[in-house]
Amino acid sequence: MGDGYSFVVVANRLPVDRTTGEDGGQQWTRSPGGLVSALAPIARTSGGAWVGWTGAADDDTGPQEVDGIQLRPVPLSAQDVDQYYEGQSNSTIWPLFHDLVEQPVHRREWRQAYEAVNRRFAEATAEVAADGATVWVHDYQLLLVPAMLRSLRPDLRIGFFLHIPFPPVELFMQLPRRAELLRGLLGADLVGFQRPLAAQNFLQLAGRLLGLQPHDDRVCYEGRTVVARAFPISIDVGEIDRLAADPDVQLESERLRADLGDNRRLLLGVDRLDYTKGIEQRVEAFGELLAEGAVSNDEVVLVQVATPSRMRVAQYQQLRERVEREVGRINGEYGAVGRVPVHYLFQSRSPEELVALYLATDVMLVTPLRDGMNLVAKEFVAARRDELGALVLSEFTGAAAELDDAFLVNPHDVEDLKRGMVAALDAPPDERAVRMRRMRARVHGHDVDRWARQFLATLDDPDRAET
Ligand code: ADQ
Repeated sequence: MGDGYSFVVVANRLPVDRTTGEDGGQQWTRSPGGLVSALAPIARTSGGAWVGWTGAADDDTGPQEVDGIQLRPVPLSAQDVDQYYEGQSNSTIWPLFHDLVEQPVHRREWRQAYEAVNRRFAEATAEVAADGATVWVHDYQLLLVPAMLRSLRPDLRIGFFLHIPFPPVELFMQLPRRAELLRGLLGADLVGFQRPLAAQNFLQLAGRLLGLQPHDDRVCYEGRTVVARAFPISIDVGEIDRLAADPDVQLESERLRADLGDNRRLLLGVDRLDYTKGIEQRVEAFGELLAEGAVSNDEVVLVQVATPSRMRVAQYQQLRERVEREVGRINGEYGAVGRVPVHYLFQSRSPEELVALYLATDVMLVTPLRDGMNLVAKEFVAARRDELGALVLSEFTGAAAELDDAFLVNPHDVEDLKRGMVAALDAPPDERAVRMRRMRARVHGHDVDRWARQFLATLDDPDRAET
């Protein structure tokens, strides 16, 4: 215990992907993404380790170092993946925490697997953390870890950050074993959320379910103080800016515009294929605009890039079928030979390709039914060094609180979605530039590095680090 790591990140996934090297052998490379780029330098300079799953079932990869980060894999069997990950995490907690956009499924064996896997994460962390170390646990797959870890290692300073929304009390109350989940989180010293409302929901729940008495942003539990506060996550602004300035990326952006038809205006959606992202509603709204003649196939084109996600979960397969059917219908009805209104890519794209798309776009559509934050909105804004391009943004994203100069819409209301799309297309260039400039100022002042430092400073001393 004594000679372990003084800073430990605990997350469902390790920050690495398995790739095939030039010699054909398997190797690990660092995953792209803001969270990893924010935490990797901190982990490196503070003697840090990262506890998580490799992403492959029945993988017995041992501890190793990748790009200066010490990795401690937690193995999951195929049954763990099925029950803990696809079951309790993604078919129970995910839909319930996103306002029941889909119906959550409750299964006893999933809850048991979730508890067992959370315990393994807590045990692995207890083994690698040095005396008095700082531990940062992430997200809804690991809600029980803070309390489990505290009982194994009361000497640790434990922070938890929830990347998705925290539901209102009435919704949380529907969960079987709800008090145990809440106690899991209360094992932390600091519980961080994307929005102040989520922190309030959490504190209210502690009052209702356990009879605790929250004061301001904290609550006393088992003789300790637990602080609950909002830390809106962000992106690696410098990295997106660098890509947007790259001549190859700009060339690719021009090529995309030419391929789609230079005289057509481009609307873009970029999401994981997830029912929370409102892809279906967005495509439907676009179809109605074509049907009504508000826009035509000669004037506009929609590109929807949807990364395959959780494809073994039935609700995700069904969503894919519905979206593909609707895209096919719209293209069949309104397309011409060599020119279709919707380009649908069920693919993951490199950061370079995404930024090239962002740069080619006239109107970015970020319209989730519910989203903790939504990084795509911030990436789009950070990419637009030219201060052009409009953002249509759902009110039900965490990002809407910061990017209120976007064209805000209620994606549950197809008429309002259509109104937002048309308003963004019709807005005069100078109005769009003013909106974009304000949004860029916000994103530039709050990047992911600042987010991580603020969380860790608050974990260190909540009274000194007022946010
Ligand atoms: P996600 O639900 O995954 O994250 P989001 O915040 O939009 O959603 O992040 C998605 C990331 O994946 C972005 O960086 C985006 O560029 C990338 N991506 C999306 N589509 C892609 C594609 N086709 N190809 C390649 N990359 C793609 C969860 C919560 C969010 C919260 C984040 C971070 O649901 O609300 O913002 O965590 O806390």
